[in-house]
Amino acid sequence: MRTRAAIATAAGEPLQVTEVNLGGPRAGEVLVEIKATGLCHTDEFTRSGADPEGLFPAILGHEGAGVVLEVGDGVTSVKPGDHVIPLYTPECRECEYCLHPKTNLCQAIRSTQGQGLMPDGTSRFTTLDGDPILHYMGCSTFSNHTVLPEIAVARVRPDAPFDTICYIGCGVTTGIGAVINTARAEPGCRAVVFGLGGIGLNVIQGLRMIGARQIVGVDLNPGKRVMAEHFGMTDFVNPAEVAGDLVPYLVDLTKGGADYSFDATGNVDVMRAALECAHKGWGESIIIGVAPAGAEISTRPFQLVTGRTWKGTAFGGARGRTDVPKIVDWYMEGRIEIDPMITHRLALDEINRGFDLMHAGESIRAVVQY
Ligand code: NAD
Ligand code: 022
Ligand code: ZN
Ligand code: ZN
Repeated sequence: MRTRAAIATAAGEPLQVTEVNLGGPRAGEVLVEIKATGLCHTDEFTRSGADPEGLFPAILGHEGAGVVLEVGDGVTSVKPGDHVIPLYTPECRECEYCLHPKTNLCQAIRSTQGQGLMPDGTSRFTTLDGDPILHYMGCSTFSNHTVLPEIAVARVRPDAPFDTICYIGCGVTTGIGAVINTARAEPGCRAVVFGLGGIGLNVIQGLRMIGARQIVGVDLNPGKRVMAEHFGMTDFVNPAEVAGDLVPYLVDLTKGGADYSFDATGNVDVMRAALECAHKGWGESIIIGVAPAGAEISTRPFQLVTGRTWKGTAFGGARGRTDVPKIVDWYMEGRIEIDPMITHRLALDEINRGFDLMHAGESIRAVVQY
């Protein structure tokens, strides 16, 4: 079939919105009509050429929601008409990783997904001239239609609006999951969240949901304060306005250190501050931010010897097919909020403006509606 997509043709170039060919779903695959997609950081990381593993040409986008149109042979978990959210972290429920209770990093299709290919080693997308176009993070949601492995779609309730639940495909689940699955934070805890963007705000609402006593937000941009307060931040700290060192200031503010701290910036110096503001003896620091290629973290080992723990999380430790439908339910029941974080709505033709907004720090989430 033909569909419209935004193609990343080369590093640093704007996306090209054009018609492409899409092959039908093969065994174990599903064809999905994408209704909405969110613009997330790593799409820009790849578009700009900063991602050393970035492949071109490719159809980017990993945050979306849509409707199943057709299923390939052997598909049993979804049927045409089902509403789904694509998963860049699949859940096969059979591999060594899925069967291990401590991880969500399903490896069933890891190598082909990383090469921009479907599990059979081929691409479903071609240009109108017949040249192959690669998939991206197994999703390629910057296309009005896409083909996904069955294990990489979560079936969700049909009454949920596409233009907000698409954000559950990455940002919402990552932030809330980091609190619930990775930190397993308890009611009454004190927490510090570094970076009040599309991820940090969801960490904050996750902390509010579990009943944290104190939620300190740290951001260099004072414009992020109002939204963070809306989602449950109790104290705001702008590092540029702290006289002296930030870490002792935060330790003092949290009466000895944070039970849990979160990096949602991707900056390795911030990651160090996040670890070091965690409470001596028991504080845990969770790295969510993706750092530039080749970057390294450092601290004195004494920080760990004295009982702090450094952890990291991918997709908030969520198992997509199991956990994503639950988060959609929480949204529909009003237990979590998404709408105020969707700051911009665009048509596919305007997608490059969405990246400009992200660069300028003006958007939390820009969503493209097809
Ligand atoms: P964002 O740009 O919306 O937010 C980042 C925020 O950090 C901004 O508000 C910015 O002002 C603030 N910031 C930057 N430098 C700072 C500093 N030195 N001190 C304090 N604040 C600072 O980005 P986002 O969408 O929220 O994503 C955050 C990070 O999370 C990115 O690195 C992204 O790649 C990563 N991420 C990881 C996963 C995962 O599964 N691990 C999933 C999604 C996103
Ligand atoms: C999502 N991310 C950043 C912004 N939005 C993001 C980027 C990378 C990961 C998670 C979220 C990530 C963490 C660990 C891994 N990835 C490796 C997982 C593994 O090896 O099993 C990651 C993922 C997908 C891809 C690359 C890296 C990909 O499909 N290309 C989950
Ligand atoms: Zn993302
Ligand atoms: Zn698996």
